[in-house]
Amino acid sequence: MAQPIRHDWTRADVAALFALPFNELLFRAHSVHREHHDPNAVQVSTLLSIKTGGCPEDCAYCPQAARYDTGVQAQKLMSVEAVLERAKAAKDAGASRFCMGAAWRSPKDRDVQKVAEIVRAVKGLGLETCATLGMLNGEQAKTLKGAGLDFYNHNLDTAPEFYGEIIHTRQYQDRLDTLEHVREAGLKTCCGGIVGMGETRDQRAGLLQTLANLPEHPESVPINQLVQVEGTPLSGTEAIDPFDFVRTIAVARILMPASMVRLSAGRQQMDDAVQALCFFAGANSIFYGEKLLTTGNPDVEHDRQLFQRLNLHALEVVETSSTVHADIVEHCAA
Ligand code: SAM
Ligand code: DTB
Ligand code: SF4
Repeated sequence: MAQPIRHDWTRADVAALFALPFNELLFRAHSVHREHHDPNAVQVSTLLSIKTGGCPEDCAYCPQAARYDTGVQAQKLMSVEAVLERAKAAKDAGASRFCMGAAWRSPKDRDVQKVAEIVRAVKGLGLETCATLGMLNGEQAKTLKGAGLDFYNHNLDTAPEFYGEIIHTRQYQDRLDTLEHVREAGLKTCCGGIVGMGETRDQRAGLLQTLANLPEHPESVPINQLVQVEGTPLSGTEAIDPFDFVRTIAVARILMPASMVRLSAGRQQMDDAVQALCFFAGANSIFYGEKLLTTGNPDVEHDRQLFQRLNLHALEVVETSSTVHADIVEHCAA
């Protein structure tokens, strides 16, 4: 029988999962995965940075923070037409969701109006839409929902007790507040974090515990492996053991059984065999396309071959006359 969805995980519960023998953990995670998902289906999203760089925040991992010398050129918000062209190309390549990122601390109301216009246009192509624009108030979240936005991405990034070592320009509570506004507006939540920032295993458990104890599990949980960018304070951090990364995916799958767990940033630096273990452990979503926001992602041909080698297929959004259903069809474009 399927395990109930829980929101009362203790740190000790989560730490005990991380401490399981690797094979035992993977077996449990894969069993949960099969109860809730097709183990051979992977949801495919494409990312586009619609407003790059020049960000006033100090997130220690981020190449887009204006205060770090990373070589990222600040750019203004892209036009609707330019975004639409990229969204069409992503759809043609087999993506079912188009995620738009902006390097803002929080958007101004007029920025939200412009993004709403972009969302309407992208949605019109029959793609699911996701945006990540920084902190939102309740009205802004409602405006985006009204424009047809499906998902809002806003990460907790790490455990509450490690957060202060990574970001000083906004608080953990600010993130929880934005997530509440997003949920209340009826948007689906995409919320996860980054591993490989020098956190302990217990702090990894703290991130996943916080995510799983939110009032609702995020529909999508991106697990990013830190992409180290020269010029950021975290450049040179000791890399995470790949098996600890796989464990993080497995524990996320067990804690949030019905959510899509995204094997997010860091795939370009990851061995194909480690990615295969992540899919077995419960990852069932990826970013597809040669770029994340400012850094690289595996090239499309490499991912097509990886899907073929592992007999994975991409999930596609099926459009009907009036609504867009996330029905699953077998589609081998990716
Ligand atoms: N500015 C908005 C914000 O911070 O909410 C949206 C864009 S921000 C780039 C989105 C997320 O990307 C961050 O919360 C972080 O989890 C992830 N990210 C940024 N730089 C990263 C890196 N170098 N490696 C892995 N993930 C990263
Ligand atoms: C998320 O959790 N990861 C994506 C997306 N949400 C917006 C961003 C990854 C960014 C990696 C660094 C870069 O390319 O700038
Ligand atoms: Fe700005 Fe977002 Fe990067 Fe932080 S993660 S510096 S808020 S773009």
